Amino acid sequence: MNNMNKKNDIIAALSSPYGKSAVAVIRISGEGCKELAERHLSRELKNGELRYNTFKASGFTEHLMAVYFENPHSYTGEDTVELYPHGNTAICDGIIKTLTDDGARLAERGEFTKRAFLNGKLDLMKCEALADIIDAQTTEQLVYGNARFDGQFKSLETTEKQLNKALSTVEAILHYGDELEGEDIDSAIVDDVFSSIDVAAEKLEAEINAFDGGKIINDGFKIAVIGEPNVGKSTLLNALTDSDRAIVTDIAGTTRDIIDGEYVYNGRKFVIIDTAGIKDYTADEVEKIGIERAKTAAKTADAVLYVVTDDRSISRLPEIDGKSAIIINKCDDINDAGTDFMTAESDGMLKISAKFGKNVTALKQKLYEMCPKDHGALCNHRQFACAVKCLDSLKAAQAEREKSESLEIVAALLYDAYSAITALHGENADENVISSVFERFCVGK
Ligand SMILES: Nc1nc2c(ncn2[C@@H]2O[C@H](COP(=O)(O)OP(=O)(O)OP(=O)(O)O)[C@@H](O)[C@H]2O)c(=O)[nH]1
Ligand SMILES: [Mg+2]
Repeated sequence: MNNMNKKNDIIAALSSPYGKSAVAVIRISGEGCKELAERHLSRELKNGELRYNTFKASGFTEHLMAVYFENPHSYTGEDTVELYPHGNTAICDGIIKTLTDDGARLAERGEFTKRAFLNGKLDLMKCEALADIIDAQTTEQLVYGNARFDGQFKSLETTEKQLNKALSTVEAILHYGDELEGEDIDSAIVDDVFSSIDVAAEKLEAEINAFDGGKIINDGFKIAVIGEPNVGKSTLLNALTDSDRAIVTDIAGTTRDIIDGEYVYNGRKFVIIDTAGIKDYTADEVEKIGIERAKTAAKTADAVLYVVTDDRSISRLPEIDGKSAIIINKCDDINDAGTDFMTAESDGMLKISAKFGKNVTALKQKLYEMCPKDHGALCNHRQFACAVKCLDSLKAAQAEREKSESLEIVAALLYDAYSAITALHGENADENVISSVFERFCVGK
């Protein structure tokens, strides 16, 4: 486990939201934190016992509950004290000031969790799962975050063990090859190593292919709304998100910037990206920029939703690779089909009325059907990069076999692959990577 910057000076922070509440939580961690807290408490702290106490801050005394966790049986793995005063900014500020005046320092964002990581209590993937749990807006995100935190996805773990074994075997052959009995044994062992590499590469490829599914659970399914001016794209954004997010007028070319809004459907997060109306020519500089932005948004989104008002105008819109759907808007005289988008569709185009909210639910259902449902353990770009690096090394090792080149090169490539997969947990991770993970947390976590 990475040990750089390991400090255990005493840190303190408010772990609950700043403001008024029945109870707040102040967390203190680091060697000597028990003695520090006890200098201001009326009663001694007992390991693992939540007990009534009073805290003497400068200018006031607070009645509170307090608990001490002796290392390593605490969240951070260090000695930790938690105080539960009333949730009041003057009280919490006063207690924290007393603690910092007496030797503690204010914790940075995510520093308690960072210490848990540095002390080997949590690996980096678990920390990321925890950050996702805290950020979760939907039940699906919560379930997914918990599944990763609980280590329910076994494929990467199995692959890591397999690579570890293959690497040890290759190293053994390289070091003690002369002592092994004959070429037959050698080649059988080498075959075994390569079949492990094949299995690992296959599993990793499946994980990499499922990456979009995991990322979309957390970030939302991003849909760019594309169409000619005035077809009702902004009206649709407002209807889907049940808001007044975008300006709607009957002037063609109202929207220039990218405007996004979110909604949750069937427990899944969706991000709707409204864009400038696309047309072949405009002399207006601002509109030109808007159209370029619209095209870029369409290329980078998970799916494109083409909005037309008659089925012929679709041919005038740019074709974008990937998932897409077409809707005909301003069909005000239709009946609402509820969630039944099949009934609401004709010739593969869904008829809606964004202005009158007709078939908006059917559209939500259709977009839900378009979402990738498969997912594995990988859900962010850091993890994805580690997996791709590992797979690249494995593929290079497979290519070595084809060339029947030296086992030394295979060993080096296997080592690279193994390092990449262990980097998922934060093994040998550099400080920038670690910091970017913990910066996502709030102060006090
Ligand atoms: N009758 C009817 N009018 C609609 C519907 N949807 C939008 N409109 C009207 O069409 C006009 C343009 O709507 P917007 O939502 O601003 O269109 P847009 O595609 O965002 O337009 P730009 O931003 O200019 O590209 C407004 O007057 C809306 O009220 C609909 O379903 N039925
Ligand atoms: Mg608009």
